[in-house]
Amino acid sequence: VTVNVGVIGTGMIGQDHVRRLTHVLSGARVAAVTDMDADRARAVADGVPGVRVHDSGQDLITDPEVDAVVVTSWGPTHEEYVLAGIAAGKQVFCEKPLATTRQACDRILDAETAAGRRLVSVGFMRRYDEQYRAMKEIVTSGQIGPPLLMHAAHRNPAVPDSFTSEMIINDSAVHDIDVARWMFDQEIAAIRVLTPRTSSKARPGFHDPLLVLLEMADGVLVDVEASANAGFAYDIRGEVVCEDGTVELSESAGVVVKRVGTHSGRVPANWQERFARAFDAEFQAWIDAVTAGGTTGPSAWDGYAATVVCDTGLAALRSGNREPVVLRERPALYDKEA
Ligand code: NAD
Ligand code: ISE
Repeated sequence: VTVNVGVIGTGMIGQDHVRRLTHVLSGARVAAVTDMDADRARAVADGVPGVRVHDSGQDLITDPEVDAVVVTSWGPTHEEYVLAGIAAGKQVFCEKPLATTRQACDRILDAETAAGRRLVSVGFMRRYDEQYRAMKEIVTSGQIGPPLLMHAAHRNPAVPDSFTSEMIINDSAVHDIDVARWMFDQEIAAIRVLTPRTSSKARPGFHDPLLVLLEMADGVLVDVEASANAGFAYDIRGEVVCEDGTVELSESAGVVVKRVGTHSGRVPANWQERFARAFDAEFQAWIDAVTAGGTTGPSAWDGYAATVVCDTGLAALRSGNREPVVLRERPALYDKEA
């Protein structure tokens, strides 16, 4: 069986997902694409045999030849396409964020709950990274005791001019927020954002780096150093401190070189390099689940919670205070894994 996937948004990550669906994974093909920039959609389609190019996302979703939908357009457009996918009864994989406001996420939860079955998966690919998975396994096994703290760093080498301080929270740290909820199997109760001295590499008026402090419901604390202009590389760090030991992401997935007086390894250049295998694993799992008639991975509830924590984080950045995170009651549809 081959899942015919339609891709909405053929920008940077959309093209990467088209490549992976076409050349890397099994059980799926890209059957249709669309982009607000029609030339871009056509250029991407040129490299994919038998693909249809649609004028709009809505046309793509209702195309009877499209079994399932991947949403990789700009964040503010996700809500419209996720809702249309649910209305069409098709499985939807939506890149993060699920939607950019709490209200938009609420509407998605309401629609999926009314449909009565899980149709939405959100692209928090770190859950599929081998190192994060090994870390979670150790933490949940209890072998190093109950967790107390997590230290994390999310250092981007550089960002485009359109990037703002707020985006350090809702575009970058949103991944760390999802990791914290997943790692400790609980919600985030409060958030605080501290602003260290700003890097001279940042534009005027930009707070960079930020120190984001997450308070988990049971009191575990997570600190995330998040920066947009770290300059040297894409550096992702994480360490969980438990009562009887610690577990941390290793420095490099590749080889370590030792020579006279030095010990070195590769630091990834960007998120594509650091998380390439996580994206592959995430998509293969989703294709397999769609083939079996369902979905898997982070749910619309996970997307909702991450957006609410980010919104609260923006309020905390403005106020300088600890801001409590207020979530709606979780619908029963999300009580179990999909
Ligand atoms: P991009 O700007 O390179 O591409 C977005 C594309 O969407 C553009 O081609 C644009 O023309 C198109 N588009 C915009 N509005 C549209 C609409 N209404 N209908 C159809 N097409 C539309 O951006 P990107 O970096 O590829 O990011 C896309 C999404 O993927 C964002 O939500 C981003 O947060 C997410 N993303 C996730 C990760 C990750 O690590 N999981 C990494 C990068 C981007
Ligand atoms: C980008 O959109 C991503 O999602 C990457 O994973 C993240 O590291 C980067 O900061 C974002 O801009």
